[in-house]
Amino acid sequence: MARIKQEPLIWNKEMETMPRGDLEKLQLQRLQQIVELIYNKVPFYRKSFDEKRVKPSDIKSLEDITKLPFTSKQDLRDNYPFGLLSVPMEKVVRLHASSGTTGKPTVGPYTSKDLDIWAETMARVYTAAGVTSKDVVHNAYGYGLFTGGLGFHIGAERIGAAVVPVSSGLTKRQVMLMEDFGATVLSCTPSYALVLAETAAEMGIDVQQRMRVRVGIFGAEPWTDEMREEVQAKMNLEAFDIYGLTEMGGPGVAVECPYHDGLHIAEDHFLTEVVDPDTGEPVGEGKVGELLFTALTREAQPLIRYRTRDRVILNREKCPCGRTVARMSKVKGRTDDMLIIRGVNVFPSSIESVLLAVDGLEPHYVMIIDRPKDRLDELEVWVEASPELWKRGEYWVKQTEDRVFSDLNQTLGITAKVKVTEPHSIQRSEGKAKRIIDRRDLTV
Ligand code: DLL
Repeated sequence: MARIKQEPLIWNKEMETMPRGDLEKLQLQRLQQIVELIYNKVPFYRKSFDEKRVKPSDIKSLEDITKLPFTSKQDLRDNYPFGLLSVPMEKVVRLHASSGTTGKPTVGPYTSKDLDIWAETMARVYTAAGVTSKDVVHNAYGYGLFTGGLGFHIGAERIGAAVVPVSSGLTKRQVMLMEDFGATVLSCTPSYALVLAETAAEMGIDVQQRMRVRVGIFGAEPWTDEMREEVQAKMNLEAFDIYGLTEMGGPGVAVECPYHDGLHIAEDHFLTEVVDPDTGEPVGEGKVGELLFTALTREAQPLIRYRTRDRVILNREKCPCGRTVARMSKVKGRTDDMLIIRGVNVFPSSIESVLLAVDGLEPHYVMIIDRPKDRLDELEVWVEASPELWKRGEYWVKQTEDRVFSDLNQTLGITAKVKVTEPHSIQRSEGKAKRIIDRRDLTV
């Protein structure tokens, strides 16, 4: 539920509340410029345009974008590290990269103009969450190659808030600093917010009494509305979802406003499409599909029709907050993280929703997927008991396991082995949580 106490704040009224017709005109103009630029400067794009027999001059309307080729993660890998740069290296002033689970990272290069736009989009993020120059931002996103730390940093500086560049780790010290410095805003992954809450409790600190934090800006990993409830209750704050990716310059692509009804996309910078992941054809408004972005203003590495693999629903209706830019739903999973358990398709986020609705469980869980020889995939879900449940003993723990088993079965139609584990038995994360352990050997 939105808790709107005052008129929602907007950083850049001109851009964020522009009539859609004007916004689309601006987008088309920027699209035409960027397409011309990459065709002339990036050999990879020239080749892929030529293969599709499309020229920059063919882009006469926004719909014409569907004539252009996609850009995929594989294209970034093939051109690693700097093959997609559209400026000489002397114009690049910063290089970020995403860690990636396997192989080479994804590179995010910036010119000084790119950094300026990043500060602008992050200023919009903070403002949408009601953060102003009066706030103290405890920034616990990792600083370094990851875009989280420095992205939140640059935006806090732009709005004139006091930023505490604490980065991740040393959690007890973080709790102390949050209290001592009177942090009013917490930025970190939702899973790390839970760790901070848990650590504060272990240190005997009553967050409500001793901390001033009122806003959380959480993202960089999937999290459900059930997880939002948990974090809000434990940290005594209002949680805002923020989305971004290294390929589009990091956090700041989209953020919630106080209505919490979708994430507002900075559409003057990121042209957005939602397509069927199998056919690549646009899906209608209100339908789930894969999110694609075209970077309309990035200088160093403007990617077009970049396939994020994130699944969302798009909504172009005006929001009661006044913004006219499109909203994306919370990320509903990735096209590549769908589990097929005995023939039933399921996304990890649906499992999270089921787990967090059961009393006596903590929001710490992992899913283990296995494929025993010549058999169908099996899913095991481990989830932590609350200290109260654990104290009540084995019988109640078993009852809870049975309850989760039947809820998973009835709500999602899957059969999973469920293990309710001792408090603190599941590894905590300081950044993006790793919740899926895949033991399948997919090569056999
Ligand atoms: O995670 C950028 C970021 C930093 C976003 C801080 C928000 C806050 P990457 O490491 O490149 O960049 O990972 C991008 O993370 O494609 C999504 O799958 C996932 N992701 C990011 N934000 C959200 C979110 C940063 N709010 C990938 N909800 C994206 C769900 C998210 N998934």
